[in-house]
Amino acid sequence: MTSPVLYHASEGVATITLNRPEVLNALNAELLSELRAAVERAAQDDAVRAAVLTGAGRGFSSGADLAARQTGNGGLSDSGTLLRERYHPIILALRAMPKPVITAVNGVAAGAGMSFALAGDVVLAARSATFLQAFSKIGLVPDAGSTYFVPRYAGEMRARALAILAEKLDAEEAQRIGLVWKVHADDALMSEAGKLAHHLATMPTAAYGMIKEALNATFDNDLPAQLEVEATLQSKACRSEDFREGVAAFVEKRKPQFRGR
Ligand code: T3D
Repeated sequence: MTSPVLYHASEGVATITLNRPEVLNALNAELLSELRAAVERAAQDDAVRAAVLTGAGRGFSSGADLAARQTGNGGLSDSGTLLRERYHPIILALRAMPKPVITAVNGVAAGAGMSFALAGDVVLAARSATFLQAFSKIGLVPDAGSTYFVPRYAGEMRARALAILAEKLDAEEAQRIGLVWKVHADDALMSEAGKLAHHLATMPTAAYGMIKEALNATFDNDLPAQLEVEATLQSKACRSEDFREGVAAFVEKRKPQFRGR
């Protein structure tokens, strides 16, 4: 049987591919379990310094597998339990991963598939990709982080309209409203994502991890608290090997050789 998630690590970059193309990478129990393992593996492997999450075929992910929903869903019928047990650990692990995560949205990202797309640190999209808060079409509410990411990136008005109207957004509109960092031609998306990931894998990984930590905390804090988060992290960063190398390379007018620590 083909694996529903492919994992490939090379030259500091882990590429994780959702691999149920016949259903646009709909999320069933096996895929979610393997995706969680893949994300944890990328997080724990020190040789991996950047990760790319993408989908096989013409979709990124069509969200929860609705056929599985009808056939028992691996023993879980309550959506809340399903989300807590299978989705939340993945979203949280992507956000906490102490290295950059690029989501390369190659096609439709619907429902929780859109939430996974937005959980990336840098969201790239193919020109033909689309984004859909599909939940209300089937009588559900946005989940897996959509009510967290969409209002923060695109603003509350857009989050409300997107969730209630469930209108498909094309990649350029998604970029215009702040849900996507860059749009690439369809046939260039994976090479651009790979190029960026390989570049990031040569950069100060530990600092990237701390940048994520600071930004993960920002909307829970007032200004004094966030200044303190920055100062605490900067104390760590200024003791890193990469900071010493960065300063030395600047003074010596040469390219820094960061080791990620
Ligand atoms: O309880 C819980 O599970 C809680 C968690 C909820 C999280 C959620 O994500 S809820 C939202 C679930 N997702 C959706 O509602 C989206 C359903 N899919 C669609 O609306 C459309 O498929 C798309 C807009 C994503 C794409 O449309 P299109 O026209 O490009 O493709 P298609 O023809 O609809 O789909 C292609 C195939 O994939 C098709 O199978 P077939 O006919 O070729 O055998 C279709 O049935 C299958 N497919 C698409 N989405 C899903 C799916 N199969 C299972 N689950 C899906 N979500």
